[in-house]
Amino acid sequence: MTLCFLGDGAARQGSLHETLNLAMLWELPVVFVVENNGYAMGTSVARTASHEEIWKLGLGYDMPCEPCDGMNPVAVAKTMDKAIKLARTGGGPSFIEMKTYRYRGHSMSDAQHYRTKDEVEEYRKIDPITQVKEVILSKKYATQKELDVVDKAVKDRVAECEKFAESSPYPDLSLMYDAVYEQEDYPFIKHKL
Ligand SMILES: Cc1ncc(C[n+]2csc(CCOP(=O)(O)OP(=O)(O)O)c2C)c(N)n1
Ligand SMILES: [Mg+2]
Repeated sequence: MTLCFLGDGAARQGSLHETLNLAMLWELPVVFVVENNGYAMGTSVARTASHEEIWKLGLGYDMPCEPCDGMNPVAVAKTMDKAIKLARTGGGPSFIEMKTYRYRGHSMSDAQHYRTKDEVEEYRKIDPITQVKEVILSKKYATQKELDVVDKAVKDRVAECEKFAESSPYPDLSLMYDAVYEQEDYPFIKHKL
């Protein structure tokens, strides 16, 4: 099955509607995940849409669709598990709106005049990593000391990968298509492409 991610801004393009229509018609094994972080570059969803419930776009195609608290890892796991199982068992596509937030600007040139610092700080309080940490500590799945060890191991691994990438030669051009797969006879695609 395929996980297809797009932003709230990308969700407002006409091509999405053609895609949803055909995905439903051909019963494709896809989960469309809209990462609604409230802004498309610096333009808020509220300024560009008549309503902010992006998950409802699926209703127009009779596609299973729902919103999900994208800041809550347990809710994300449950929602995605359901949609992925549906796709894998021939149930066709789903459309999920992950309600989340973007702490940083869209790019380095984004001065973020379109929002307040308080708004950003409010979302930091419900950061998914913080939420997971609280569950782990309160349920005594691990101690702070054990988490520090994991934290250091991950940071070291990232630094190691960065060093490897920076010191490696550029890959050969022929590698460009390596991860692009060819059309096969997928068992869950009922319509022959
Ligand atoms: C077809 C197309 N139209 C316009 C743009 C210019 N553009 C780049 S990013 C962006 C906003 C995307 O918003 P969103 O999907 O919410 O992503 P986010 O800003 O949250 O990362 C736009 C309009 C583009 N890259 N491609
Ligand atoms: Mg966005």
